[in-house]
Amino acid sequence: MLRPQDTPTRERRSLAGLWDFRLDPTLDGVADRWFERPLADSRAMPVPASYNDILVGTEGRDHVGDAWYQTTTRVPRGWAGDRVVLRFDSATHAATVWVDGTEVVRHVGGYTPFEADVTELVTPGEEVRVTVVVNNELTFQTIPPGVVQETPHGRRQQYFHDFFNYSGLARAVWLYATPRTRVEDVTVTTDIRGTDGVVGYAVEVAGDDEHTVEVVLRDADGAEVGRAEGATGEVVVPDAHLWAPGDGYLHVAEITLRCADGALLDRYDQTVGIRTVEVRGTEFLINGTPFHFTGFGRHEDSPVRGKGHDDAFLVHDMELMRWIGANSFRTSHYPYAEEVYDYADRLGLVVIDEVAAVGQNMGLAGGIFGGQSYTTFSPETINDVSREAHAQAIRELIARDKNHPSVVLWSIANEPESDTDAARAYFEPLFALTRELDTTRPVGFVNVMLAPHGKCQVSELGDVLMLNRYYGWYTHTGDLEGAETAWRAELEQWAGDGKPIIITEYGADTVAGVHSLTPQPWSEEYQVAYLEMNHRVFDSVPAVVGEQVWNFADFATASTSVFRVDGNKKGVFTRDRRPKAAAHALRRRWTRGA
Ligand code: GCB
Repeated sequence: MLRPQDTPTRERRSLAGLWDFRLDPTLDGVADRWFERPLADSRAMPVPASYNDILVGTEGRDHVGDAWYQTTTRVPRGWAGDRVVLRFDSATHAATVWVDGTEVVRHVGGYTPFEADVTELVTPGEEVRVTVVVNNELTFQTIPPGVVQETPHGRRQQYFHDFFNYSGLARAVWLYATPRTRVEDVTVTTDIRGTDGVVGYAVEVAGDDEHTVEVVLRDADGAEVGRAEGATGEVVVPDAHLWAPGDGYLHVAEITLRCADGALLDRYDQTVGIRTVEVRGTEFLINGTPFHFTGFGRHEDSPVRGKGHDDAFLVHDMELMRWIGANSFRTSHYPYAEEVYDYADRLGLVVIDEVAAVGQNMGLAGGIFGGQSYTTFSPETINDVSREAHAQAIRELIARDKNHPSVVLWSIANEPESDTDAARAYFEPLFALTRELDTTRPVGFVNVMLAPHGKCQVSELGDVLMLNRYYGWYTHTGDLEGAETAWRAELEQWAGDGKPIIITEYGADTVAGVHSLTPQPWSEEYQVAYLEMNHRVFDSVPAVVGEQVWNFADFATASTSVFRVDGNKKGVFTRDRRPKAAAHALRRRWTRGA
């Protein structure tokens, strides 16, 4: 799905700002038709932001159910004759949208965009009222899963993942205009032949006008380096400046639709990073060169705004990534805002792009998170309907992110149950689907400690092995020597599989300011010693091609746990982005030789 943009034929209006807002825990609004009139008893709510921590008290923080948003906007006069579209970059986790009382779209899935053609409902120059109801309930049929429990004190949301269930409109909302005959989608693929860069493209056009398609490829200075005609084609760039880790060099494909008489119909500009990705033996190659991932599993998480996208945090976080010498991150555990990928493209940062399938593991949920235990995969829990939701989440992820050079690997789940026949049966078709949707990138999933080598039945379906391991934290706590022996033994077994191994999580909770002369878990010294132990293990196993620490920064988790103190403290930076001692230790390792 194309991002809205401003070009000679297209225009956007951001609907960011203060919307009218009202919580609806008893789900009355739809039946009472709140969408037909100005929202009564409303208060202000910023968009984009998660609503939970904006409000004071448990009412917003622990809200389960619907939340209503409403705004009015004036459709620009100049859009007469255009197609007008209303687009939400996300609504967590499900939404229904009305324009002046007419329902225009429903969407399920909290981290991918959706839109509605509202041309027939709006008049350029006039105001429209936009009403959205966002539901934040998680069930066994949603991605990620959860259970809503009825208690004497109201409904409570239980979930099986370790980050707070931030909800609402956390990303941009747009009203935008395109011509009626328009570029509907574009897919670019890139290759390298000798010193030539090869850009393949496929343009999908919608609308009734007869048209021709022209693609002009420009370099970063705007100079034309090649062109092609037709809806599909190839542009060869001699001596191409490639996109590479640390060198986010971007070309731009200017896609132009023209009528038979040559008049301009539509223009869409697609950035292109010319690069290749390949898994060969135990190597992960970018442009034919072995790549070693350094960096983090991250979260979209900051004080007050929750998962609300914020350009200040985006740029600051990436400055910290550069300072520390990180070359990559995983979008643990859901697709991030599109601004993040655009910026990673520009910086030459490498991204492992993950779908929001996290918490599909009742062994882990029961063992670590406590509470009632369930069977992970069963007709009553995660079933065929869930798998279709998972498949749809993968489709929407790839449709959105397929053209980002920064994205080099799809992660189709984090730490699901993977040591049972049921898990294998569940995942096989999802791997096949991902490969069918994108033939150019490797696919994997993130394996959990409970399914070690020899027990995991899903890992062999992936092109790479992604392992989350907490030797020295959840096992061998405080015993780094024992941890080192056990960890190396397990890792050597995985290395025997002949695939590249990325350690997608290793980390230790650390309260900034706690110090100790002995290896005390929770102290800054222990986090440093823990990371150094891990690095000794990684450096002794050549198949390890990546190390991503859990986590970039401390982050919010569910309010209902006895083993989290004000959130997860495995950050190398605090939640307000101050460095712990580990940040300096990582910087020394990751900037060696730079
Ligand atoms: C994991 C999960 C991550 C948790 C982390 C932890 O394995 O993938 O979501 O936050 O462990 O800190 O326990």
